[in-house]
Amino acid sequence: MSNEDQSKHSSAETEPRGISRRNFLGATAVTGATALAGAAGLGSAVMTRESWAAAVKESSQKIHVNPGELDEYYGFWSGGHQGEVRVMGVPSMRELMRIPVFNIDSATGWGLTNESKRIMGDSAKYLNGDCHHPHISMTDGRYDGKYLFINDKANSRVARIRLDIMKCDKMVTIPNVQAIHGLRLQKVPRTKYVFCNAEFIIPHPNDGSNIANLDAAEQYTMFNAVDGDTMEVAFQVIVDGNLDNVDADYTGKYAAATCYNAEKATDLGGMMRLERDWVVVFNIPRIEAAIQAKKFKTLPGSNVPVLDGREGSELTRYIPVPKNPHGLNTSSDGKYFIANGKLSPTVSMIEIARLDDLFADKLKEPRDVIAAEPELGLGPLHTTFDGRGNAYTTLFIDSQVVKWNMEEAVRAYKGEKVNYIKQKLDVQYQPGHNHASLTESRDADGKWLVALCKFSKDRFLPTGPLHAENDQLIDISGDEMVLVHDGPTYAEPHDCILAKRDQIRPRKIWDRQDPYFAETRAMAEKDGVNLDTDNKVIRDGNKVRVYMTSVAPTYGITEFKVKQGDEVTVVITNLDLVEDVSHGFCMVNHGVSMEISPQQTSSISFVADKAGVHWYYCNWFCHALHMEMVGRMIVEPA
Ligand code: K7E
Ligand code: CUA
Ligand code: CA
Repeated sequence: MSNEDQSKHSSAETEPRGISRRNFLGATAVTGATALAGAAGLGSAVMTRESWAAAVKESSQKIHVNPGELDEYYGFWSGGHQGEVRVMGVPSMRELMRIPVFNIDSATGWGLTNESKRIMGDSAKYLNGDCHHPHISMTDGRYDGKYLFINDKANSRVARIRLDIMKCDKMVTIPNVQAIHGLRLQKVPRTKYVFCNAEFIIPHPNDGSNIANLDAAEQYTMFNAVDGDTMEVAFQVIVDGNLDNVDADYTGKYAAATCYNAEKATDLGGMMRLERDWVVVFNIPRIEAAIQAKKFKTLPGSNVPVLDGREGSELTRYIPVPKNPHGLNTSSDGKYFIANGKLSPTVSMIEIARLDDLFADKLKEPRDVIAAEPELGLGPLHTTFDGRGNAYTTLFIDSQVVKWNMEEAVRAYKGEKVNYIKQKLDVQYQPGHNHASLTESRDADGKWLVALCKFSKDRFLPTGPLHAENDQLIDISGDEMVLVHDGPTYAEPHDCILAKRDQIRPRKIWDRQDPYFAETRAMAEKDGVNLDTDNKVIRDGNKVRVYMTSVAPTYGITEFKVKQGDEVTVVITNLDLVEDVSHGFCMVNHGVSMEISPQQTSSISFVADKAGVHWYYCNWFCHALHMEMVGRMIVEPA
């Protein structure tokens, strides 16, 4: 079937300049793609041009949020290798806020302030990150709005964001592994564990002692669980092959992860050698029991319990699935783990209810848990759900989102003649993740779907060789998916999550007792300083601590003296009680900048290495006299 046939009704509205732009990655994006089988046919009748135009008009009206009105959904977007999390309003697709996490941020001072450096810990030395998977903490399979967790593939970290203040409050580096990629949360009974996959296979120990003969060295990667409350690593499980994406079930018992490198190869050709890789299923109660029974070891440099989950272990089961699978998604009805084929045009539906039997060795073979393996199209990467029995899968190579019915796919697998494919919608172009509203919870409501397209090509005004990506909003509330919005985004939102706006409960101003700056408060107490009232300079050897308040439009201290070479810490408490009156502090020519929002205390340290007069100013617009909110640091020559 040609692209023209497949796109019939959508091409008229979404591709006014023709569809010749669609094909450029067809054969080259994924090596080996040309060998794949063709896509399954379209199930539903194609709408007439008139009814399609009417549907587009109706859906387009729904995304218009009038000035002064609020969006119905919060969206949290990963910022990819830009390192931050972005907060969006959906369906307007307006960007509401950015939350710096694995990057450095000049506006808020993330990565510069003492509070943020304490949170980043040893990894504060890294100035880059690569986040993929943002997920909201859950209680009983529902978003509880407390935290958002996200991975950093670049420096093997996991971070937690407090959704009441929308700031990162914890960060942990996972030991003994390289590249944390797939990350999903335990859904039931609550998010006790943050499950995260380490992708790359490395030798153990990885200290150079075995590189003369790497073939003889023990090499593996590990599945990890971080305790969502303490953000300490709870356990690690050694696996065969490698690990890509992960998800957890609605019983609290199982997590499953895809592996694309069963070959344990170190190059592209080798990683595609086998016809099948696998999904590995982890039995969480058995892992916990093994830890209780002290059946674990520890690796040098950490005291995290490490368990052996390689083939033959009681803790895991390996289910062969076609070649190089990618996304792993639990259906919102709790029935299936769905592994997305990538190099196979299929997805594999693993029936979660049969996993007990699989672990009790009651099945003839692991693949007896496969409920269906529907053929969907070329390059299936990720699947999302509408809560009405339909699944939506991105087809990277076909540049489409395919809507299909899960139970019909199961019936077709059993031999019944039923076309489970409901619709294929062209998206622009090469989608990675897609994500439907509330899809990772029991509350999946089938309203909106975001397709995160890796390429925008000519959808936007050109910006030089580097193009925006394209996060497209699709109305899935009716029988047909309708594309309603093109959203250009900066590199690279792999994934996003949508929650109802009443599921997120942000504070309006800071609590003076907030743990976020508790250590700074403790330091002030030691110095005999009351942050809420005092403006004081404390000298302690060559360390100088400058404590000041701020009330628009003045700093409590407008001039302080230090000696050249002093290590200066400026601590500012914003006494303003008015919502939205944030102040800033920027010391000119010192690389010093930070945000101080109402009732917040922020602190930043630097060396006063230049003698003379140095102005500081407020860099968050707070008042008609904001320009006049300034002060001077006078540095005596050494
Ligand atoms: Cu880009 Cu979820 Cu990291 Cu797929 S992953 S696309
Ligand atoms: Cu304070 Cu601007
Ligand atoms: Ca493979």
